[in-house]
Amino acid sequence: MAETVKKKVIFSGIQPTGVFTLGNYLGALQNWVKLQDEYRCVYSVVDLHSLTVRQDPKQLRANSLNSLALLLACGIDPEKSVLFLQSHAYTHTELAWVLDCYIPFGELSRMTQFKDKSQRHPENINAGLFNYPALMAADILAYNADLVPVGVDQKQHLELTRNVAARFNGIYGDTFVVPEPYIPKEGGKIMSLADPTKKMSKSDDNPKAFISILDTPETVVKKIKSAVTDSEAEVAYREGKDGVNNLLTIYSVCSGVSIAEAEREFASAGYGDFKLAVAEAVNARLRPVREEYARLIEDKAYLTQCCRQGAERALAISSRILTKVYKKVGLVAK
Ligand code: ATP
Ligand code: LTN
Repeated sequence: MAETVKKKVIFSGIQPTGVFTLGNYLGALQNWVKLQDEYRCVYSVVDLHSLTVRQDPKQLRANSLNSLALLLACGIDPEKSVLFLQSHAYTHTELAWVLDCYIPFGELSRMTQFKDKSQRHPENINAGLFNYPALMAADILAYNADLVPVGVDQKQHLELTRNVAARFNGIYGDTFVVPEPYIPKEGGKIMSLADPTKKMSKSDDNPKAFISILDTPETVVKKIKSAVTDSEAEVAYREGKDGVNNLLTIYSVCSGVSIAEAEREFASAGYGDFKLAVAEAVNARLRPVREEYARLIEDKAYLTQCCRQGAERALAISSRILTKVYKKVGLVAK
């Protein structure tokens, strides 16, 4: 009898907190697209996670649908992958509550994203922000995902997910798959153009700090021209040259050449010419995404139908796992 090889499962999520940045695209989304053929992929617009920071309701609703359209425009195929809004699958919050009861307070306190976001929003350090990693763990474990493609900033949350999965398995016997992070070697962390010691983030208050994937070609040129570099006028990847290192990484990932090749290409170039070449490479990469997005965002009926179909498929998988967990911890079956 021919043995059917079960495809491994991938889960990843992105918050609808604004238009996705070049960092999101190079660090995460382009991998999401590549992985679709080889794996069973489940991708979610994690709208509930966004509530940890105060959102304008109208804006959040618009951003959530726009995010779905952006994912489709980047190349996520809703027939191949499960694509849905997190709040459409009740299983995530229910499983998060159970997991919360198996994560020590001290472990949550060590999360650097919590510390960073608390510093950025000192007026609103809420319990959701603190418990954020439990919901993220639930997202992943509710699908028994084997691999989680994320940028390097999420490594710590993945470690916590692995810990809680192993802890739960230790107590109740094999229940969850302990997932592995899948982090790209290059592009895993694209830095802010305004402060290259900080990661590029779509919710940065300074719009010059990030390139959004829907920025016009002219805006991309302007933003890259104003990117912070240094006074050495040497295009080389070296410690202490954070701004140039970041631009070299962007150039390398967008145009598919290695950093060493890029260094050689620009050995005798000034920063002005180098920056123009980086902007061109970025624009060439983003052009097809922008065009596809412009087409999709007009088709609201299609987007709504994608959401519905995605939620149905997500629930079919995750409700089975939630039922199993409820049973293991001793809740009475309905
Ligand atoms: P926010 O600004 O709202 O915190 P964000 O821009 O950091 O959002 P997320 O929605 O938190 O983006 O992340 C989506 C995915 O993009 C994650 O896998 C994350 O690791 C990746 N990612 C985010 N920023 C970068 C970056 N600067 N470089 C590489 N990958 C990134
Ligand atoms: N925490 C992630 C977004 C996220 C996620 C997930 C990523 C929420 N749930 C599950 C991978 C798997 C972030 O801030 N980038």
